[in-house]
Amino acid sequence: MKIKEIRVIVASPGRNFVTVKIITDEGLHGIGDATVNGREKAVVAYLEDHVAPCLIGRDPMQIEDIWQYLYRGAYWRRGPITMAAISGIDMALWDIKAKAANLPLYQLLGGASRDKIMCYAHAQGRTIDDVVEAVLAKKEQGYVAVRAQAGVPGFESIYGIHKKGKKKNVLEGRLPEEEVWSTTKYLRHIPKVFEKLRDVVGWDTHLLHDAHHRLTPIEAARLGKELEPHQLFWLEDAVPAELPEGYRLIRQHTTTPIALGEVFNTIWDARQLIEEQLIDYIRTTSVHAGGVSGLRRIFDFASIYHVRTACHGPTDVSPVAMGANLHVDLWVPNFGIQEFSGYSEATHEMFPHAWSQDGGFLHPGEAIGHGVDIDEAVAAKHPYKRAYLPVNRLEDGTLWHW
Ligand code: EZ4
Ligand code: CO
Repeated sequence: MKIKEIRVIVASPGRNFVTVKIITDEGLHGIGDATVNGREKAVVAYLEDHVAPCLIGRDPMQIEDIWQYLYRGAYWRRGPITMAAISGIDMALWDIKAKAANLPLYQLLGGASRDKIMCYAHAQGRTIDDVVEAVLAKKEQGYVAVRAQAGVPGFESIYGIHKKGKKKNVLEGRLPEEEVWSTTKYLRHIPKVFEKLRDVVGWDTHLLHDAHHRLTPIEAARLGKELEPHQLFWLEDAVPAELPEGYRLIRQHTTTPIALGEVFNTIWDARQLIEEQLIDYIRTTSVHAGGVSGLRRIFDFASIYHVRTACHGPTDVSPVAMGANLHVDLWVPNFGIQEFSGYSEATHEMFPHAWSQDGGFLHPGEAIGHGVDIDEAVAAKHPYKRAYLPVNRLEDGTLWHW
């Protein structure tokens, strides 16, 4: 079998997705997700101009050699754009290999280790009462784990809570929206939110929270400590991880479990945090951390250190990467949880998929390959639209982490 053609499809069924389609001379094809939210066209150029020409005529069964060829062979290593391109190719190649073997992908990885995959939903509200209501609604739908994000009094929009009447993260053709932030006000408010949530929601539902990289280690330590009575499933992305040793300080002060890594691209980004057992959940996802091959390597390494998996799964991780994640989730021995924030109707239509949801649980399905495809006719109806994530400033104008 040989790779005959590689297509890169960019479409916006509500938000932009970059999808790689690899077609073989035997008629089998595979698809992969290569979306980097807000920087989509950089991956398109990387794939079309630099990757695709090298792979035409290659044997698609040599997944590892192609991965290494694109990683080591490029000299310029790591980084979100390079790794999203490698991820898209890798996912498509695993799709082809599993189709050629006439098996669902999870069978090639080692088979199912569980019957179903626990996922967590997103719930958000401007006021504490709104958050409580949103979490209860998710519980009603069958979720056993819910991420709760609350507005901070005095701020119109913060991560997870957007201005009324505006569509989150979709700022067609305009420049990034600017938000205002105060860690002091946030830290004073959040413990009250979880106190109320536990009061009303009880103890049967796992509660999670995402600080979205906005704190310093000592601030994160304080938040973790104050949240201890409410026994969170985790505190996510407390501090940016460019300085992994900063997480030692958090560990010294709190038993709140720590989750990190949605922006990580490789095992090297996660190595120290895992080896020193500074985190409890590793959040790498197939589209940003080297595809199925990258995830498998990171997750096996994490298993030695009691770190469990928690693939990133927001709306910008496409249904293709979600499918790849779910095959890994079904197999991986040290599975923790899968994030799942759902997709627009148009997105479901554009990506027919074998994976399915039953209340708060997911399953990759039994279709051969990873079980997700792209309907190119639907994609053609949803052209790319320039869009940015917001940026964030402190009250005095200082640029902060969004
Ligand atoms: O902000 O995927 O846990 N989920 C998240 C996401 C990220 C977006 C960025 O593209 O933090 O909502
Ligand atoms: Co997050």
